[in-house]
Amino acid sequence: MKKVLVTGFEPFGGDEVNPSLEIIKRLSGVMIEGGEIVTCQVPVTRYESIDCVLSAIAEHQPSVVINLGVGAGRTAITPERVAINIDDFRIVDNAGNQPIDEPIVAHGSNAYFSTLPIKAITQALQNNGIACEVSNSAGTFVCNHLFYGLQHHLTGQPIAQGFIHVPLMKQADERTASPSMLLEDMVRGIMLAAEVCLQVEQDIKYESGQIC
Ligand code: PCA
Repeated sequence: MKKVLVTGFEPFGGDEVNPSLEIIKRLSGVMIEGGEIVTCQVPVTRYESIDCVLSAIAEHQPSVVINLGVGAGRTAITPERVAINIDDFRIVDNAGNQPIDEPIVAHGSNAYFSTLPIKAITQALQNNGIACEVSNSAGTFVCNHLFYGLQHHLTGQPIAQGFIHVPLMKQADERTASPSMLLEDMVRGIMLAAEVCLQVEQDIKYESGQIC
């Protein structure tokens, strides 16, 4: 049976929760059309994050890896198009690292594209009433770091890999000033994304680019 590895980050920057971690807690072992979801909890730490997911890949042998992280301020679930070879941390990671303008991989490619079908995912989620948009920047913190580092290791292997940022989590009993989404909608959206990844070999094309 095919496996989709979905990873989620620990809280960081003084926050008590990270919605990406709450999502994977609910998806561990869930059967989806065409396969099973396995999960991995990832430290918000430079390099350790990559090693942690590489170990989970070695253990589970997934055909797809979807990494999740929170993007405060995001108004939708956002599959990322591209990872860049730069660490420029505005805050320290959970181990106190704060690299500024350092490459993730010395002399590595400047960038890697996601190998997930990001437009097919976006369309499927929208068709199911879940806000979703392609994002053209995963930032320069640990999410981009993990996305880039994994693609560097996985290039040439038959494993589709990419990153999806999710909004802050809406508490049913509380109003957040920042944009947010209900956890149950995010869980449903990521399950759907995992199914799309198992079903779609060639991403679809439609216009959804940005003019700055
Ligand atoms: N978001 C951060 C790192 C961990 C997370 O959930 C980021 O966007 O880089």
